[in-house]
Amino acid sequence: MTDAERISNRPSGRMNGGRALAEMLRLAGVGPMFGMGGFQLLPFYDALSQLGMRHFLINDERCGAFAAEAYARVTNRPGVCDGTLGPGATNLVTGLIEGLNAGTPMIALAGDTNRAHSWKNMTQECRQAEILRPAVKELIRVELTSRVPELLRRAFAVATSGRPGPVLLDVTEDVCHGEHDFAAEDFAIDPTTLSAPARRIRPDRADIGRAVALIARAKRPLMLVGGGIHLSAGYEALLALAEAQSIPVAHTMSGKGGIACTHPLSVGLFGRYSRIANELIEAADCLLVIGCKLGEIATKRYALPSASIPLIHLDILAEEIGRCSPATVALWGDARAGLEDLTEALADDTRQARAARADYLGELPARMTAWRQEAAPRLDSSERPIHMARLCRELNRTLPADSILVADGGFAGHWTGLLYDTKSSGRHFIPDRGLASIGYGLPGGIGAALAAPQTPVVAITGDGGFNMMLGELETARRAGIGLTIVVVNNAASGYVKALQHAMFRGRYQSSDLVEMDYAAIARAMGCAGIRVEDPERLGAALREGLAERSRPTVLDIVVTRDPARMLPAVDNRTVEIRQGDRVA
Ligand SMILES: Cc1ncc(C[n+]2csc(CCOP(=O)(O)OP(=O)(O)O)c2C)c(N)n1
Ligand SMILES: [Mg+2]
Repeated sequence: MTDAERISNRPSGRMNGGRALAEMLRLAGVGPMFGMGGFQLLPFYDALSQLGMRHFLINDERCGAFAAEAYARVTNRPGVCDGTLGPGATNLVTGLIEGLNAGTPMIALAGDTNRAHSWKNMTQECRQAEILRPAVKELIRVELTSRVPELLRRAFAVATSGRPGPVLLDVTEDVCHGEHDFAAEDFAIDPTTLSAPARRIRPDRADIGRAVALIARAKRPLMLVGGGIHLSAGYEALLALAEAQSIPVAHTMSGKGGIACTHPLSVGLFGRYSRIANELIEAADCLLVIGCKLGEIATKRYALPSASIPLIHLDILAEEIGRCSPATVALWGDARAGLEDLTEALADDTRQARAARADYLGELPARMTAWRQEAAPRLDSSERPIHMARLCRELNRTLPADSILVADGGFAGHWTGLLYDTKSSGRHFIPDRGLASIGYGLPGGIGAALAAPQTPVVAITGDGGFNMMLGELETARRAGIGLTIVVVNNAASGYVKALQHAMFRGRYQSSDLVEMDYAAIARAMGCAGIRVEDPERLGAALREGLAERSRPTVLDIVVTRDPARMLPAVDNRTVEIRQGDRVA
């Protein structure tokens, strides 16, 4: 919607709060919404229908929040979800925290009690505002029907500025059902707040100068990129600095796609799992950390990086800088703006820097080749049950450059985080590393597929994560999306089983699942389903899934059941598991 349309389209007159909510969301041009109705928000649902807006009934509000979160990651526009009073609202918590920790712009609506009767044991009543408050960037209780447009405006501003995040509007029944005489002017929204980042702030000039001095004298600088690169859409700026200054780029799982994994300057994942990046961190003489929290996984539980290496930390959230590793130079600002400023300030030095780092860059292909050779038996494995690395290899070969791979919180995310190669920069790999809940894969895939209907979308999930979400296959089918769901079927809560194997000498407790045929389940639910036990069939099955454009396809991949071989740590070579350690 253009600004002109936004202005000419303003409604006015007497309407209820639910209608005002829907009108504002219409003006904001939001995409498909996800939720499950209840009495309190019914006027909102009715208005959506009257206005012809897209809203998908989901089968669990947590999935609505996951779907909205993934939608937002693909579009950088706030994803919208809703839940009814009480259990609907509390079911949103997990998905909202994913968005909070990952910095994803979201707007959630929760119905709440009619204030004429609150605290009189109303059905489904609970202290939902207190429960939800720490799950969101801001919780706004809407106290007057007349204030609906103003507070929705506020929600967009908070969701898309600074480090983006979820905003919850707690809408009481009386506000939603109550009426008010609105003027056309009430319905306005600042178009700059409709997508993240709403505003860009540049780091202080003096700090840029200090960072430049460090980079200029570094012989082995390395960039460590986190999810902030996506929030800032700083892809071109990152590539420009990397190429101009010959600085390799390592990434977290969330930062994958800052530059294409196939780019010669990409050295892959760092942290708990690594190809060659951890070695490069150890040998670096200057680290430039961009939009990355340097949390537990990225630092191998704070073992990386060595405090002796000068560290420049660029982040949109000032207090994030230096939180886990001390920063030599703090760059407070937007990732794209900061990278542009660094490139500009280093522009005179480009030729000299590249010449000085030629040998350093020259090391990379040989190191990567050595890693590939070492990993080849796993990547090329033809064993049955299928090796996870072989599955990753087939994903690399089959998924086109523009595709999106949504990765679930369990092993699926770690294996693909390590071995999957994005072929262009951008949001082509979406792992739920904010809270790392299992179960994100399917609903996240739904959100991504609806956000990018022309794009091939594949969701990879564990069987445990998929079990949690089976009901959403109904949602995906009803939505008519050609989502491919890869179920990594190891008949186990594999991560737990692998740890029990490693740490408790195979004393397994509550980590086995019943052997299921997820392809048959999918077919019974009206979706396509293919069970794959032969690794040679993987490519064809993936292609079949991608070709199906109007209903979901479940690929049930029978992978190793051996708990000794489930952890991707085989690629880490340094992993040593002691009781009390966390390795995956
Ligand atoms: C909601 C939630 N509960 C528990 C965990 C801890 N956890 C991490 S991986 C995992 C195993 C999940 O099993 P599955 O989805 O089959 O994946 P697998 O490890 O077998 O590949 C569990 C329980 C989690 N991440 N999220
Ligand atoms: Mg499993």
